[in-house]
Amino acid sequence: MGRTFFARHWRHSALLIALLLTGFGLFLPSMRVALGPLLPVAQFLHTYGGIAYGAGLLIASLRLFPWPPNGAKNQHRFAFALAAVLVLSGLGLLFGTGSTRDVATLVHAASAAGLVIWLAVHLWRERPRRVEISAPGLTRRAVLRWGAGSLLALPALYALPGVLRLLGGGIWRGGPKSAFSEAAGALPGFVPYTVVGGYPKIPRESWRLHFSGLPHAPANIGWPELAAMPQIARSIDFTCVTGWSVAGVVFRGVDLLWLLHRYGWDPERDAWVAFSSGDGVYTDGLTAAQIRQYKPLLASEIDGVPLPQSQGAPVRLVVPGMYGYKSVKWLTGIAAVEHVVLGYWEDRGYPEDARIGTYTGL
Ligand SMILES: Nc1nc2c(c(=O)[nH]1)N[C@H]1C(S)=C(S)[C@@H](COP(=O)(O)O)O[C@H]1N2
Ligand SMILES: [Mo]
Repeated sequence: MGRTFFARHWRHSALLIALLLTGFGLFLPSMRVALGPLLPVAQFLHTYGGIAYGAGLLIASLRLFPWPPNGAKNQHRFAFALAAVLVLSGLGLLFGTGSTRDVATLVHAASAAGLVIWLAVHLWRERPRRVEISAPGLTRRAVLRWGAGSLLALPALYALPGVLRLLGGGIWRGGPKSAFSEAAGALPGFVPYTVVGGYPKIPRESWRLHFSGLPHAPANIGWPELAAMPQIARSIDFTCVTGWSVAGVVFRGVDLLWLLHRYGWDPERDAWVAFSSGDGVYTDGLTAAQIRQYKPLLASEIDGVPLPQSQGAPVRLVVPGMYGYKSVKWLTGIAAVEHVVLGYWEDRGYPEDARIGTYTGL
């Protein structure tokens, strides 16, 4: 049975390398930008490949019972434990929000590093040997069997976020209203997120919108100046990447592109526009191409009424056709810049190209 170490390990190695590479692609902002339209593909492969492989490994590990296993199997315990932590933290990344995601990111990265170190040690210790008995649970047949099983499970896993969304409701207008949204004064169907644990209260009279990188813009303007600009209205389906959506919402405000042009924006030099929030934390950015394609608004009205405080009053960005996280609330800063700008959620794993429908990772 003397299969070489390589013959027994190449499938694991190939899968792990694929997971590592896609993982880096999702983790490092620079890689995410470089991946561009391939990002959702990497996201899909990493998420579902990782779940399938991790589940397969964990099932295979059952053959090591009763624990603690002895002899050569012993060191595999660590790998299986790390795989379990990776799968769990991965699920935390998939389904969690806010600080759950922060913790999950840390644990996921740490356990991935741990697994890589374990592998290096394992390779170092085992390489010269030819093993006479095939490893338990990792025979060719077992690998094929759980590989095929995982493949069959993929469509089900793929559908899971959609099913959860349906169960959670909210994909139709005015779907199950959460007491939370209403208490926060938001319109029905909306979930008024904030990352600062409260909603900034910015009266129109004291609101300022600050500019930088726009040659003809004043340092800042107030409500009367903005209100005097031409206003347009757009009806959109407002869609959050976590699964809820509100159909046919009318936002009214100033066309961002109009304002940028009026203030002398040079997209050849400053191909990125960064937005900041009066909450002092939330940010996002758009490329010149995205601004031309999606025609964002500096919105001050929603469905004919002034924006509620929890939904970004007095002025928020609205990017039709992109997920809600691009639509910075309590907008107080616009800066034209030369370099890449990643937003609050993009720094935490959401794709930089937020076109609705491109993100399958929930
Ligand atoms: N300043 C700020 N803007 C923000 C957010 C936030 O937490 N803070 N959340 C974003 C996300 S993820 C979504 S889905 C929408 C939610 O908009 P709503 O409050 O109108 O429901 O706002 C976006 N803009
Ligand atoms: Mo969102």
